[in-house]
Amino acid sequence: MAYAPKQPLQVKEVVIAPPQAGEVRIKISHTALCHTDYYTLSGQDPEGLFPCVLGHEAAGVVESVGPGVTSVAPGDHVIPCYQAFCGECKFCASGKTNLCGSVRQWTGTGVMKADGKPRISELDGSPLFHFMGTSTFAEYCVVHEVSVAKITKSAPLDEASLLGCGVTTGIGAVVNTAKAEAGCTAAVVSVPLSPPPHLLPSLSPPSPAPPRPLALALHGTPAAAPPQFGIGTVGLAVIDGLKMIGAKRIIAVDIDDSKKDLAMTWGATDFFNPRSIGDTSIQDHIVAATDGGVDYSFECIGNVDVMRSALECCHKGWGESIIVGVAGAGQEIKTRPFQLVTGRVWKGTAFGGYKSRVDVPRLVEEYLQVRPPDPRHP
Ligand code: AHE
Repeated sequence: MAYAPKQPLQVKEVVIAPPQAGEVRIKISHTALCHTDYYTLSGQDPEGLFPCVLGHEAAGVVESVGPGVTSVAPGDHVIPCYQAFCGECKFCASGKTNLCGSVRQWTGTGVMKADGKPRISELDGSPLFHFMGTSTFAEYCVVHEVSVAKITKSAPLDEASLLGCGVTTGIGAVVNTAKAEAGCTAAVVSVPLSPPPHLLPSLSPPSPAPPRPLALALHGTPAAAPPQFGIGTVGLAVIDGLKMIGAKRIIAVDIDDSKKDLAMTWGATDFFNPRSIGDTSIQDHIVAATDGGVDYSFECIGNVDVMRSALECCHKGWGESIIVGVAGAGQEIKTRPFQLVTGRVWKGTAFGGYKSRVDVPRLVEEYLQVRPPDPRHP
């Protein structure tokens, strides 16, 4: 439970009402912590509503469905997706974007489309807002049918949960938004900082995770281990995407040298710390190190100054910079327009450009093809 910005989360009993028409109630088996949960808790989200139940990167099993729901049934394994896909609205019909408009107005206001009210309440009946149309930090959540991706039952739900946001976003930024090609050079900025521990509920303290063998970022921390905060899923997933498409050079950029080993183990070919390059700006440093700049850059932390650096480290004439990170309320990006006049391109990505209900089940299947053996899930 998040009662107010900057206040510690609380663990409480709440009521998750039955699903109404066009709604699905999911028993959440696993949920991850995404930096956006912390971003909203920090008060930086202009759409942040309190009190609410945070959480949006998860997997679970359908418990019940409301009238008219046909695409899923109780017992189905699913990933709730904050980015819906209806296939019919102006956005979906255009084929040009994954930004479905069918329920966005309601997910942004913390209520359900059927009656404009939430399905979450305190034991005394006081209403609580949904978050991003998901609210997966509760044991059950009620979501719109258009926000539910049905996945194969053979997928381990703990691993699949990461396809609800970070991994999908990072890989999609490379393959859908940048459409990066084999042999390209890229800069990935960066691994996010951890939320201050005092804002998190009392859980086991984080402990350093050993670097994992390269596979996909999905193949995550064993369920029995303490939760890991700020491990940097999106940046690592971008590196995974770049490896998948055969990038020649992958430059990880971070002000924290302790992230170097993880980034290199994951597949980066270089690690640059902007604080260890003297008076040179990081963009000039990258331009000098790459014969004129990278083909693609990815900003994964939501810092508008870093977004500028990410654009300006791109190669003149064709370099593209993809904004993946979420910036705080009131923040604005800037650069010299000449950067764009001379061929650099600024783009953004939401959910990696993937059409959730269509693409997430396919991504889960693809993951199962490459997933290494794991004694936890024989
Ligand atoms: N509510 C914020 C914007 C938040 C935002 O940009 N969300 C990302 C997903 S973050 C996942 O961890 C996104 O894809 N947004 C698309 C959408 O439609 O919300 C604000 O600034 O108002």
